[in-house]
Amino acid sequence: MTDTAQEFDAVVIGAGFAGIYMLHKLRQQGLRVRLFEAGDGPGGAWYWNRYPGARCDSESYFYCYFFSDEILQEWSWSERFPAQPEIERYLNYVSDKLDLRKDMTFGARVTTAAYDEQANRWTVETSAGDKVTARYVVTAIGGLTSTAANLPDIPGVKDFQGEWYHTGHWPREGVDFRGKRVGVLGTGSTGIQAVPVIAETAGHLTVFQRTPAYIMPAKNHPLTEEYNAQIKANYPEIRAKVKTHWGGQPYDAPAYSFEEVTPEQALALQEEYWNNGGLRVIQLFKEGTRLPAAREFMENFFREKVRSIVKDPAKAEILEPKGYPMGAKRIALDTNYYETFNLPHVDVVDVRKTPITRITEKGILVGDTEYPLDVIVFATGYDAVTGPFRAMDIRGRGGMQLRERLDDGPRSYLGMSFYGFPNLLAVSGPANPALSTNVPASIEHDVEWISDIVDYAEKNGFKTIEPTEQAEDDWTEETQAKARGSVFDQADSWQYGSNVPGKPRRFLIWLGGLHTFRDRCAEVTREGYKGFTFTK
Ligand code: NA7
Repeated sequence: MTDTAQEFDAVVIGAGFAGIYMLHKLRQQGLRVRLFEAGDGPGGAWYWNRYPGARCDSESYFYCYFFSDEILQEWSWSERFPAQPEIERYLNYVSDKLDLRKDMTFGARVTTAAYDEQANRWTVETSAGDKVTARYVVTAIGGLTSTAANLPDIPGVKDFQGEWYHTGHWPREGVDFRGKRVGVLGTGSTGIQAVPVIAETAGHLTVFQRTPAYIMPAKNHPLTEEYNAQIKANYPEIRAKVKTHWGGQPYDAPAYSFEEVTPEQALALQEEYWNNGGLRVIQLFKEGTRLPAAREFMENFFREKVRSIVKDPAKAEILEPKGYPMGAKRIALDTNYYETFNLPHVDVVDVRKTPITRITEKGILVGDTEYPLDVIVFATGYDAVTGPFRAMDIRGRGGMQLRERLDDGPRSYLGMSFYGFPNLLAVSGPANPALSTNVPASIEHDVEWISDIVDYAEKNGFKTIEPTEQAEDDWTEETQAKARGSVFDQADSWQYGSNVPGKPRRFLIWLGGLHTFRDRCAEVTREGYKGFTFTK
């Protein structure tokens, strides 16, 4: 427990990619900082998501920090797409390398942060009994966070007599599936990663699918020393690309327009992308998923792949992506997902066609067919982006509740600050581009920008940093305007908040791209932090 009387310059909440770097930056600026983290170690999302098959969908050589050449050169990734344990090890390594642990308190979930206008200080309290004050509070809580795991509101969940788990709260000791009848509910990125691994030991596996995803093969593989040496030698160039790319990825712009190529060339290109694996499919053609003809071409290609891999036509029919356009929900990466359905002990049930009636003591009832189960795995996602904020009691000026401000959807200025909440800053908060990009790249940008504005306030003797209500309103509206008319409009998704019953359908992410966001934030800075007020 942290001493009740302790006063800090800043409190950072969360020890994932964002909190680790934020703590480092603020400390480098000479501030006294305390970081609180609910988990028992660094990792954030990569601490909690220990479910079988948990793996990153971005390639390891750019899913990392770029701020330190030493770290880039010292750390070597072992696989193209790193698995959870390796990312957790990486974040532990960085925490040790930068000697951050002494300023981190683990096992302490922040419950309350309240602003005292008279004293201009925040009082922060945790589930472990810590109570400290600070001038600044920086949230680094992520958008797809265990505190906001979405356990579906299906009648009878509490009646189930077997074991059940949500993938975002996976037990450290793991789960033994050997010989058991397992049900996986949810076929987003998470379910798609977990299913093939669970199938390896389960006695029987039933996958309950509501919406079939568009899925690319990961084509994951170990990395050789030669490859890593080449990557390390190229890091200046890779970094430069990450900084100028829409999604913070070191990829070149697509070379072809769909309309310029023949159908045979388009097919050959698509096949090449499929064989290379990874998520670049949206960047196959210059038009992305915007041109309906290009999108339909790609969608048909995906359906054809499913039919060619899954031997049972009835299963293939259920698994084929359909009912919404590609790109309207996040495309998933798999390793042997479709192949798993060729195993005799693995079934898929279409719960869109026949919805789940309830969960019973013994299993899941679909229509009037009961599927008896020993274990249910909920891979049902998150109350994304605003959920983690709403899980805390954050009170600003005059007792204004951040929770209530976010009732109608995401509100912020730049996804990093909130009107009515002086000196509360958010790394990759609501209405920020991070979750449409290579997340660590966005995080790095936000951390550096927050560090700069804090430095500006400190050097100028300002006591508070706060966006104007107008700036927040404009940014909030712009976020919705950017999503309107996009492909996301054509499906329910966590990005739209429409995966959680009762949550308003408002887009949670600023869709302008990381490169444009960098320019916008730089312009705000250049113009004397346009949209912010500072008080002496
Ligand atoms: P997602 O992508 O939100 O997927 C959740 C899945 O759970 C999805 O297939 C949902 O079907 C399904 N779901 C949710 N509630 C229900 C109910 N009530 N009944 C049946 N099926 C349900 O979460 P993930 O954890 O896979 O991935 C989240 C992000 O983490 C991912 O995009 C990456 O960025 C990392 P639906 O599609 O809503 O019909």
